Amino acid sequence: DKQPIRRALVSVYDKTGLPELARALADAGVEIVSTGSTAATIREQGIDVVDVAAVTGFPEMLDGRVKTLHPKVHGGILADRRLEDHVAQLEQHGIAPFDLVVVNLYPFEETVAAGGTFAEIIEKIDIGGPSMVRGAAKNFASVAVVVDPEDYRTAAEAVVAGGFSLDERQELAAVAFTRTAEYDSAISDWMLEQLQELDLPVADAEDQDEEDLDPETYILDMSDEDAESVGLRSLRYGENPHQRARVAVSDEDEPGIAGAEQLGGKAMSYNNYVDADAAVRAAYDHELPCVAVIKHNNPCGIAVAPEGEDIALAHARAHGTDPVSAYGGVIATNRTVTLAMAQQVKPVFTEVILAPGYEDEALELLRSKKNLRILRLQGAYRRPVEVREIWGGSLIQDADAIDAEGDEPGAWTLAAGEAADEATLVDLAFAWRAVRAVKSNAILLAKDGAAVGIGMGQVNRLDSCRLAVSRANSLGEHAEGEEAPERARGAVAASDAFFPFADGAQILIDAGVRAIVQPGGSIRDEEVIEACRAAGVTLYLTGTRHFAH
Ligand code: 93A
Repeated sequence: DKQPIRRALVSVYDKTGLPELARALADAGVEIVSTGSTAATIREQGIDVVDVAAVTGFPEMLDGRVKTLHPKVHGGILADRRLEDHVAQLEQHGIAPFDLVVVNLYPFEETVAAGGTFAEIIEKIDIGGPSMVRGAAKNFASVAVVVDPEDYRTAAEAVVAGGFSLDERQELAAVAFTRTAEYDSAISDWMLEQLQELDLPVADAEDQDEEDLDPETYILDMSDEDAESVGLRSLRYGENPHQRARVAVSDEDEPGIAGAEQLGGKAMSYNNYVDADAAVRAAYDHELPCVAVIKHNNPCGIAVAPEGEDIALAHARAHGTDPVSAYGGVIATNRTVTLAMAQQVKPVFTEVILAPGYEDEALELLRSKKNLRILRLQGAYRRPVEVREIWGGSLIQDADAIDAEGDEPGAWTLAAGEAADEATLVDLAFAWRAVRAVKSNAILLAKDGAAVGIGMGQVNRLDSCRLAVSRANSLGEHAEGEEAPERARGAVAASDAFFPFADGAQILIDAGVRAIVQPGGSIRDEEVIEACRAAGVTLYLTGTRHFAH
């Protein structure tokens, strides 16, 4: 698919390698057309060259500012040889096509760096050069373009070997556009600097600000107007009222939570966004209809309902995990909010509700709560990477997801007790998916598709176990004056990472937990297994862990 080179336009400021290139082209029978001093250099080598002026019928004029800016040149560069009409027009106007354009530009950057005068620098703004380069690059279907003396040798070899393939021409085009982009951006930077020195108003405030502002805080330092123009939204404040904050939507086509459509309520706050993300991630981790209620980045309730059941059932269960903490929570579900669910949500003070959809009547009812922020989600939850700032840099990792082999009960290893029956296994699978939403150290007790006790964020797993059990046994719904139900008894448990000692598992066993799922992998696994075996408690090992710090 190579296209032979018959006619080349060569106009180079930097004459490095030019004699060798011209020699190779001439030897390959290529007709060379050149500008002033480029032509002179070639001619000195005793190589035939046609002056651009002879092609255009115009002399170079205005001190060289107009040399190649002519249809006889640009027609020959821009004609698409695949189009009969283009070829016919060339013929009609007596224009010969170019197969190769070799250009390097006036040394603008070098002249600035060398401290040239204003007038010298202005004169080094190349106009004709970039025009030829961009024309040839655009028309890579018909023309090869070379902008770097470093590439002359391979270009000469290609010419001798019969020309460039389409792919090669496209690669050269990409290099060429990169060069003109750099070149123009150097000019624009310099121009802006000149304005500043003159104390003139700066046309492009955006670029200007980025230069002047502290790279660490410029996103917050920009004016609201500038921020908006680059797609940043200002928040009232950050995690605390003395912190400034903004939100950026990464991709308009994938709004996620940052750009989710808001159907009602006040503006989202920084903390609302943080909790909303945790809530949606928690709810979307489940294939069954699921509702998660989040407070301070942790679930205070999470539950599923059987497929086909009203999502209100999952909400009632999730609310029941910890009805006290659900006050002021953020609710997310992976199903359309029904009227029944909206009726349950209405009496509970809630900051935000997020769902892929809302039944009309549900939305109407929720909108009657003026402060409730109602967000509609699109597509699947996706966060390809997680970035966290640390002193001196940032940490970037693949986002954790429920997609490891060990996340499927079929891949679990039964380490103690009897194999779980179908219903228990479903609860264990739910607990395993749900515990991932809990900050480490995380222990989650579940019963009938709902979390009944969550121990989160403790500095040792033993305390998380204690917390999960005590919350299970104190927060269940009960009439006034009556004891709270002992919900740990008969529940299943999931641990986000292994038990380093048997003591945590023992707390769960003593509280009446029937079955436990955990990654395993501790050097004391055998002690944990023995504790379960002795108590007749089923223990599964997943081999996968889901820390969330
Ligand atoms: O002054 S220009 O902007 N106007 C033009 O028409 C033009 N054509 C080529 N600069 C122009 N050039 C540039 O001249 C090329 O980019 C190259 O850098 C230089 C080569 O000129 P010479 O062959 O006279 O050294």
